[in-house]
Amino acid sequence: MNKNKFMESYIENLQRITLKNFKDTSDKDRYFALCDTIMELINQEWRNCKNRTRKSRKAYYFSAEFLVGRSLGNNLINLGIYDEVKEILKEIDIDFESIENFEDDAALGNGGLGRLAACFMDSAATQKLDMYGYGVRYREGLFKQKIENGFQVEEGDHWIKDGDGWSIRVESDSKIVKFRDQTVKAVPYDMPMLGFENEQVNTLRLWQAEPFEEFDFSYFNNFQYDKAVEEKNRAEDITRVLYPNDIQREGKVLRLKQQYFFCSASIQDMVAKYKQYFQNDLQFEEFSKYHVIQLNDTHPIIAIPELIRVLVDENSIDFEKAVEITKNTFAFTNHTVLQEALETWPKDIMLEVCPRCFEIIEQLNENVVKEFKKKGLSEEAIDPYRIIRFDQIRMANLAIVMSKSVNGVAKLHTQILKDDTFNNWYKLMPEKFNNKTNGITPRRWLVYSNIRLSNFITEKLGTGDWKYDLTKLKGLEKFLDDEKTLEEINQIKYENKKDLAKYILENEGISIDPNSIFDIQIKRIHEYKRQHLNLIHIINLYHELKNNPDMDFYPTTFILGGKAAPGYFRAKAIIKLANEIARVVNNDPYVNDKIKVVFVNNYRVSYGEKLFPAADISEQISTAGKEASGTGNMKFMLNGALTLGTYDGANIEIFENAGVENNYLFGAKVEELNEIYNSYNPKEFYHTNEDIKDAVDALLSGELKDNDSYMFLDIYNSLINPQGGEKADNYFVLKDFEDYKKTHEKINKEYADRLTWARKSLKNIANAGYFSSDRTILEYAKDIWKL
Ligand code: NBY
Repeated sequence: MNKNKFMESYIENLQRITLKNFKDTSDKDRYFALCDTIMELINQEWRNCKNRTRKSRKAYYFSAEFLVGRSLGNNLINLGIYDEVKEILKEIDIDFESIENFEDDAALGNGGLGRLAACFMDSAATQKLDMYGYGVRYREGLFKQKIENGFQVEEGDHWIKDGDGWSIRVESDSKIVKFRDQTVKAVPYDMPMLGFENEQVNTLRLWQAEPFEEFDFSYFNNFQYDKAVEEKNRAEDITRVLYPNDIQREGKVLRLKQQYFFCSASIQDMVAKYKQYFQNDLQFEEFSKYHVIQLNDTHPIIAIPELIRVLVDENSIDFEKAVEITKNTFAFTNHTVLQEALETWPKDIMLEVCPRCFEIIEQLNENVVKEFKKKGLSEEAIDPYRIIRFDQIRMANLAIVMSKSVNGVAKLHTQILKDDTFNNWYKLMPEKFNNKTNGITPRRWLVYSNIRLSNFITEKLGTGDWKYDLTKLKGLEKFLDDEKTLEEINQIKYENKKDLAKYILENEGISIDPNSIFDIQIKRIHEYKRQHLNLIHIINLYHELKNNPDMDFYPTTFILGGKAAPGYFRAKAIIKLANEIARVVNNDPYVNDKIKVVFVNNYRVSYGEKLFPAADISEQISTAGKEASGTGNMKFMLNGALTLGTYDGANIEIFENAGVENNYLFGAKVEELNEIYNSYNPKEFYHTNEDIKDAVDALLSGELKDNDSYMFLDIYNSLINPQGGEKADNYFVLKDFEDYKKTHEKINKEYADRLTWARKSLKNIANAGYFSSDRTILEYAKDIWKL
């Protein structure tokens, strides 16, 4: 890059888009001008990539969510010009950080599933794989979380209200999507996905819903203005907002409309391009030779009947042939074993949205039944395999029959799919099932967000090659017994903790000590993730410290953060509890120099970038068997935190790679929980363990106030006094409490030996290479996509 040219074109852009003199421009102006300048810089490469390899096999990642976060810093890193641009701006007296903080997160996802899609985009481009992302351009991303009086309050997230610096509207590629009751236009917005220092620019194509005819003049001419506006709104409603549920599915018409909308537009797009490129020698039989579609969970499964529809109805392929083509095109990833998440759609909703797809699904269902009867299965034995049963369409079943591959996202998770969730299917078609352990992109989650550690690693290894091949971190092991290196590790962590402490003081108004242990749990709030286990442990610890002021204890800061689905009362109760504990503890001078509690407001990708680098302890405490993989656990590990975790999801693989002795494993394993499932009685733990009783009783003693919301009673009841047929302590919080507490005590002791701790930290960093999403995406490319 030519520095002078860059500066020139930056200032030119700035003045052109604002019509202001340089000195009068705002941070917002400066941010958008920088986006423009970078978009110009990559334009050529992007065009090259889009036009280069038309007749070749490509992968298409279909996902209702892409949780991209901010793009500015990451794009500069991937272009290899981060430092230079910072310098250029400094020369003209612009502070990069203030510009950077102007960017709103693109929060087009809920949590792990959406963020995984974004990491995959980064890794695919970095590995020079031709992978397209297809999704939805929600006008409102995941709600912004405010905390009022300790309660979560949701606010809209109109992330593009000031503009969108990273997309290009490709009007000419618009598609028409037909629902039973309306027809809309799908307009693609393309975001460049940059590979790391390699000139590859892939495309994330997000569809926006707009009225088919901008303004219906017949209504207008008849003075029916309202009606004209209404139609416009009804079209735009489809992509107005991301559903904020991370586990519980939403069985609403509009949700299925969103799914069908982006899947239909994407399938039409693929078919149209295929026809355009292969004009003369077009053979639809070969469609699956050039396309593989990876379905990110059940949300895009409606793409399956849609492809059949487009082939049969619009291209005169016969049905059975279309089914064959489709079966060879799709692959399906599952992200959860929680029953409440597996999507089913009632027949009447599907008829209301996409009747022709329903017909096709009925046909596919008949085929399944026929085929299995031929195999000798009885009507009853066929039941688990039916795609439609009791007028419900079971999307996972549809995906499994119609895909060539079904994968889970961590070893244990895939095993549970085979043994349990999809066991019926596994028995009949074991060859379809495979594991792809998740990963994270080291560019965003280390190179960009933890510059200190990143520079240190490059210095120690003598090269930056590890950024392309993260397994090279293994080379750090030669410093395991080098005291100077270990001290440097501690120093870097300390500096990062200071940065976070400053940020938390500014944003949460709570002062925390960077010399204390930073113990962090950040993720969506859910009972299975057991933030309440963390919280009742803090309550108990607080009481202990009050009763025992001379107790030997290493000061600890407990940091929690995450959003609750707006309709999930108990998750909201957990947030209120965290804030209430923080209020009581932080205002109690007797314990104030020992523990602090912070609930960070509005946890999101850009907040994560500040939290992961500053953690000493990574809390990964889900009930064994429930967290499919987890990816936050990997971000912590890569940044040198030690995992306090159950034997669950990818934690298991973290323990395997870094050594369980360098982390803190606790809690019951899946097998044990399965065994005691029916006989489990949490009251026994409550009555026989004083610490448990102490903490659980505090929920009702009046010491903690929920402002008459009955929220703490609800948590109490869920643990030992279940209501309305619910199972007591469904997630085994009380069962695991004692072990959790003991493990915390161990941590608290061992942290004092700062060098031994640093050694463990280094062990984790050095063995985080396996968790690069580069590794994951290459496995998809090799095993499933055959790219
Ligand atoms: O996917 C998460 C898993 O819980 C986590 O263990 C895993 O690491 C991650 C990536 O594989 N699942 C997840 O984030 N799911 C959702 O966000 C989600 C979103 C929407 C809906 C269901 C789940 N929905 O039904 O609308």
